[in-house]
Amino acid sequence: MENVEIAQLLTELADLLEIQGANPFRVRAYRNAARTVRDHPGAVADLVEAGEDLSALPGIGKDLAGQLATLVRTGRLPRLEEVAAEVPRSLARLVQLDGVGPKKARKLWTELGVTTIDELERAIEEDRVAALEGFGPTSVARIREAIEHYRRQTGRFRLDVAEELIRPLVAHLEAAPTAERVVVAGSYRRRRDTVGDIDILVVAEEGWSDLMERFTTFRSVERVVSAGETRGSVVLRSGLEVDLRVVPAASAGAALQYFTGSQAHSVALRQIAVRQGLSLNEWGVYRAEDEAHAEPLAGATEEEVYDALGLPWIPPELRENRGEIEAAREGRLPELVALEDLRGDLHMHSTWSDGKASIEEMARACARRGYAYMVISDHSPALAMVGGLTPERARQQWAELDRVREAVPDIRIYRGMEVDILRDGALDMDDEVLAELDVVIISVHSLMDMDGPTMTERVLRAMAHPAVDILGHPTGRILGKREPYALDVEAVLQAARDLDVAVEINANPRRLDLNEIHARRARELGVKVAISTDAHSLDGLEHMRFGVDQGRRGWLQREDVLNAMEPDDFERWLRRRAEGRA
Ligand code: DGT
Ligand code: CA
Ligand code: CA
Ligand code: ZN
Repeated sequence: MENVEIAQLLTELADLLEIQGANPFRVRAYRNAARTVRDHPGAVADLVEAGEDLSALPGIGKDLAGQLATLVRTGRLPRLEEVAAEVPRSLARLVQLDGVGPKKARKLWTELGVTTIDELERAIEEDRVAALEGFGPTSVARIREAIEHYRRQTGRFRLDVAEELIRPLVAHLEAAPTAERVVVAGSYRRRRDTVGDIDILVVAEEGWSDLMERFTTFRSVERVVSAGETRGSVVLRSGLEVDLRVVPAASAGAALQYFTGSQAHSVALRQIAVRQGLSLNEWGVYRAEDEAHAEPLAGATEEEVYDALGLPWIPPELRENRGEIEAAREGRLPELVALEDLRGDLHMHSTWSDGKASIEEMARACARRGYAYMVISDHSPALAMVGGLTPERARQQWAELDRVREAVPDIRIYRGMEVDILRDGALDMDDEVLAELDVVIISVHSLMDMDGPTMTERVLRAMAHPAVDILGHPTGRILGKREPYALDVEAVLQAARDLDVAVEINANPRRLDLNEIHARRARELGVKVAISTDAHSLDGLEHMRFGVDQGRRGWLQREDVLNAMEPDDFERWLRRRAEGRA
């Protein structure tokens, strides 16, 4: 069992207990345990198998340790089964909809008998939900949108979740004696924000049936869909589907190209092949007249496949048939930004608001990552429930920043704040404080269901404030959970250009906001893009690579990215308005 799977079950149990109205401390205990297991660096299952005492882990007592051991050994969590006998398990799925917490789920269940998303949809159509106390039209509209979003996303997995789920399988295949190379292709290799399924390619000259068996009998496989000589397909317990292809080295490049896709990109490539009297398939590039039996002209590497078609190699992130083939042909492929290009992280929280680590801990972690600079950007007071900073506390924080600057001298630490954009577009902080901040990020965190024109107005007005540097998570989407706000992104990006405000790619794999299409448009308009983690913990800082992946999908080059600037250039950028006025 993988850590993510265990964590999912514990979270489900916590949700069901909460819906049942169980003791909040018990609920919290399961939630904490879920987090501990999810964040544990090694497989918790291995600890159990090694006979180690799990109660040594943070937040896991004797009782929970026993339950986890049972879960790992038997695949069953008796406590979950007990609760599920009283509270339908499908209610745990309801809770994952934006706008439906455990309390609302309980109400829907006990008062309307709603236990599934279908039933909830029907109850909304029949106006039974709006009639419930504590729901109201706004909240019903939000739930309806969440259901639509769920329907669209169904079956897709977030990239980071997919990574966690397949890492052990990939390692298992790599350990096979005849496997020369194991590559994950498909949308995963193209670094899409979500993946429909996983496509694994194994390069091997022999032992194919052993490889196939190794694949279909892997411990987290729930069901084998098919298993032929060179192709197999399974469903993991998590519900994630995995396709496997085994290919010989001579065809590895062609197969990798084919299974990386996208289909639209590959179709366009095949048309190019045909025009040159060639044919392209998953085994190689051939002269059109002698396909089947002939030796391919190319096939062992992707480079030689593209080369045979008269093209330079195209990075997987660009392979969506959105102009990359034309750009390749004309020698104007972008030189994509890379993780190593980033010199700082511009958005993170500390214990001063809802972060889990102190400023000093965050600073040390950023310095360890090799950053030259960083911005501490805790929330403003509108987010009262997370301890948003009042002007007074902001000033206290600056004193703390001075202290940390001395303690951690090898990184430049800037005063920042993630300032809420209020209902009317005003900023949730005094102008005097704003003027003393080095970096002002503005974000929408409330009233997210405004209509498009009103929301756009609101954001445009906020951006026009002269203290503003970066628009944070501009569309507010949460993958699998919340649709973007109704927002005219084009108008926002044009305003960003006119006002010299940067826009964020929030690197948190739940958000990845802006998406790649909007990031690309920002680049076209000459708007700087900040790729920032919005970390709320030390681990959160690790998300940077997901943001970079999306930036690459958006054709961003180093010079498009605000935090790829050298420290002095970045400081000059921060002073851009002052200098303009001088
Ligand atoms: P996903 O799984 O929905 O996130 O997206 P992909 O791109 O991974 O799509 P998938 O898993 O159906 O197929 C993986 C790759 O295999 C795809 O990117 C291109 C290739 N492929 C699959 N089916 C076809 C097909 O019918 N024609 C062509 N040309 N290529 C295909
Ligand atoms: Ca796929
Ligand atoms: Ca597939
Ligand atoms: Zn935020």
